[in-house]
Parts: sequence; C-alpha cells; structure tokens
Amino acid sequence: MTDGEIPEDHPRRASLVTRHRIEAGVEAGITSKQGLIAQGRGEAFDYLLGERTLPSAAAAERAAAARLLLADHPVISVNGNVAALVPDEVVALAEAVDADLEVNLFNRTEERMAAIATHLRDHGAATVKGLTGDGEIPGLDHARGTVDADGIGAADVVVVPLEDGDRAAALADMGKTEIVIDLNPGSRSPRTAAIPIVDNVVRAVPNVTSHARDLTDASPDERRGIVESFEPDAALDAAEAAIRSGEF
Ligand code: PTJ
Repeated sequence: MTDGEIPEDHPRRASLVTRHRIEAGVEAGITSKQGLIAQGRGEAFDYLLGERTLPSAAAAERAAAARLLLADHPVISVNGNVAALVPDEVVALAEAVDADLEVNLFNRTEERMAAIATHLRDHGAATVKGLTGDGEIPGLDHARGTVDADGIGAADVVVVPLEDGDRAAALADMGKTEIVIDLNPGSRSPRTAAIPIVDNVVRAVPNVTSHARDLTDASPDERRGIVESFEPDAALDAAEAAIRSGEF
C-alpha cells in the first residue's frame, strides 16, 4: 500500500501513513528493524499527547529555528527512522537554516549508511555527510560515536531527532548545543537538550522550517530573544502534564 492508497478521510490516516513509511524504510534497507519498535513507542506517546503540537512544543520549534539561524555550523543528524519518515522535510530544513545533513546510526552498517545517503540525495540533498567517519564523540562505545570531523565533529548546534540518550549527553559534554526531537518527555535525550521538542518528527521538522522562513529577516537580537525566553524545563513539564491529565 502507498501513502496515496490510504483513504483521505480515514480517522487514523496520519498514523497509517507514518507506519507505512517506516515499513517501506525497512524494506528499502534504510530503517533498522529496531526502528519499527522505536516508532511504536513514539506512537504511544503521540497518542497520549493527542497527536498534535502542544503550545509548548510550538514554542520549542520557534526557539529551535531561531537558534539554528544563529548557529555558525549547524548539523542535522539523520538516522534510519528520520530518513524514512521525513526525507523531503529534513532537506528543506537544512536549506532553510543552511545546515549540513549527516547520517549517524546506532545500528551502523556501510550498506545502511550508503542507502540513506542515496535516499537523501534522491530527495534533493546536495551534500550528505557521515560516510567519512573520521571524527569521534568521546565516551561512546557504539557506532553513534563515529562522526565526520567536518560535520557533527565541528558543529556548534546539532539537531538530534529520535534517539537513545547517551549520545545526547556526550554531545552536550563536548559543549555543543542540542536540539532534540522526541515524543517522550521523560527520555534522557530531551532532558539533556538545550531545546527539547516534544512532538512527532513528522510535524516538528516542517514546523521548525516554517519558523525559520518566518525569521529569515529577523535581527540577531530578535532571534536571541526568542532563544533566551524559551524555558526547556517548563516545556518538558507541560508535555508531561498534558500526558498525565489527558486533557487536550
Ligand atoms: O537508524 P538507527 O540505527 O540509528 O536506529 C534508530 C533507532 C530509533 C532505532 C534507535 O535510535 C533507537 O533504538 O532509539 P530508541 O532508544 O528506541 O529511542 C527512540 C526515541 O524516539 C523514543 O524516545 C521514542 O519515543 C521517540 N520516537 C519514536 N518515534 C518518534 C519519536 N519521536 C518523535 N517522532 C517520532 N516519530
């Protein structure tokens, strides 16, 4: 089944389209089988959040856009789930904020690295980093620690969508500013981030791009003001409160 074959008025259309993309990602050798499980976990949180962008997440998305526009060398990290779910959208975000795209995988194989890089190029990416792997994030004993020296290795701001928490902590230890997208407000990654976005990556990435376009002509002072007025702990608390109360 393709996205187009799922009826427009199906009440669970967004969820079915997302599932289909992840499934197709696994079949194409882009997404790992564990990615299916990660998607299921994310869906459960999305359901509890009402499958919408909370006002606190919208504020985080605007702060993320402002921070990316202020960055000297922003990099968007892409794993197998992100490549399957939002390939056009990450390319558009990279263009809007002049960021690099870098493939970085937990379950790293040369085949998946190459398949994801090709997939991103097919979706319009001019350059895709991550294949050189000549840099290292200290303190990580798995494949996520392998990065490009002139990519994540040299970045001042890194967008980290959907991942396990230890790289997020290691990047923070390197002094990098992290923007994390994760539907679980209790997960270690958003709790480590300067800007945690508790939203589905399929909504979050286009939202950040649209804020970035809106802020194209904003002054550095205005952008800094947006970043400084964002409160990460309050955003995480608001997401947790929304889940606990069940009130949408
Ligand atoms: O492609 P690889 O090899 O790098 O592997 C990627 C996965 C995602 C399999 C790997 O990083 C992993 O196992 O991650 P975890 O530990 O399952 O964490 C994934 C986090 O992302 C969880 O906190 C989920 O709630 C969250 N998540 C899942 N789907 C989405 C999401 N957050 C936002 N949008 C989603 N669609």
